Amino acid sequence: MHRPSLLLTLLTLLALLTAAPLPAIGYRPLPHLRPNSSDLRFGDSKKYEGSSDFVHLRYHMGPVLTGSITVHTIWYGQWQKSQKKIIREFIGSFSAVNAKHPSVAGWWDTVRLYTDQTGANVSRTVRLGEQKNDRFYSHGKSLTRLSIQSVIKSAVTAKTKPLPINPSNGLYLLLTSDDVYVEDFCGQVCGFHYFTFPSIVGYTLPFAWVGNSAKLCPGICAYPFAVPEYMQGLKPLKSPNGDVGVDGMISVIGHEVAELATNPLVNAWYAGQDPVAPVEIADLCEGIYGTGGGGSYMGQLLKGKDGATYNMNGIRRRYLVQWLWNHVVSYCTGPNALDQ
Ligand SMILES: *[C@@H]1O[C@H](CO)[C@@H](O)[C@H](O)[C@H]1NC(C)=O
Ligand SMILES: CC(=O)N[C@H]1CO[C@H](CO)[C@@H](O)[C@@H]1O
Repeated sequence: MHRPSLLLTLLTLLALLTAAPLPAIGYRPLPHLRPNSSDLRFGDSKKYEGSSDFVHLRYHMGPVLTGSITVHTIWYGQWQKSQKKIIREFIGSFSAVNAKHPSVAGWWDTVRLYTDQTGANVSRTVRLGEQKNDRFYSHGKSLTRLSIQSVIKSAVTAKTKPLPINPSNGLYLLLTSDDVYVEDFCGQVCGFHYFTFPSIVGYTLPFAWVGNSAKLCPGICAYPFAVPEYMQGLKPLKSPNGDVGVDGMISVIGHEVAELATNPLVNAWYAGQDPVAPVEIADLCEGIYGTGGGGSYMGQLLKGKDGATYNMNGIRRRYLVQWLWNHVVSYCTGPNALDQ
């Protein structure tokens, strides 16, 4: 999670200590949309996207996902078939090496640069797992960080077709529909990842939550396909799959899955001294989607004949996904870099 200032960090810590025992490992698409944030902490003198001598991303000896990864999905609330398709095809594109360049699989190559203690890389294989529908809002339309774990528990312990328990290489992706509020949604985060507590769920399962912001705050969480009201005169860009909320979720899902793969139990790859608020491989590149990106500039993007903005190709669709920190070269990289 991007930390705008020391004061904010302290306040956040205080809030965490006093309120919830759960760290906020969250994300918003553009750091400058955060109240009071200065532009990217790296300043203007960078040569490469996000490059900085101050970033010390380190490996903390915990596991990373080196075996074939399976993403199980929980659809919470009302979801249309067309929306599920956009998201499922995105996840299905992570390993689709034959997709047109620049591809989602090319984007996943940056994640694969991360290794565990034995030198094994993050897996190239990401598969779509089982799906669970929670159409009737089993835990209401307002979820907390803790009740999210109860939603996951319901999904893995359901009487009919429970999601499989797969603690070592399974990821659990909870997606909430546009009428569901989640603690800190829109204010601090558009999504976050963590792992479930055995005391609540019965297992330690790495999971992420990402919400559809279409009704609550598209200008924040579906930027640049929607823009905040205060940015008068700025026009939203056309989204590649015709669904502002879902197209906006795509980059957040990419962000969270990349971090889950490299830091599933929050003790592997992160920067900063503080495991309560680790800075992870996607946090370091928030707001960067192409060459030259940084500050409030997203970088060089692609524009389709239909006017839609994107930066990579999936199996059948186009997507706009933020770049990721490449610890080999110490800057953010993505498949649509112009210097490749
Ligand atoms: C595995 O990680 C190492 C270290 O980052 C990297 O040099 C190598 O290219 C990676 N292998 C693959 C297949 O990505
Ligand atoms: C420097 C700056 O922009 N400070 C603003 C931070 O946010 C508060 C309220 O959200 C404003 O009152 C400050 O002016």
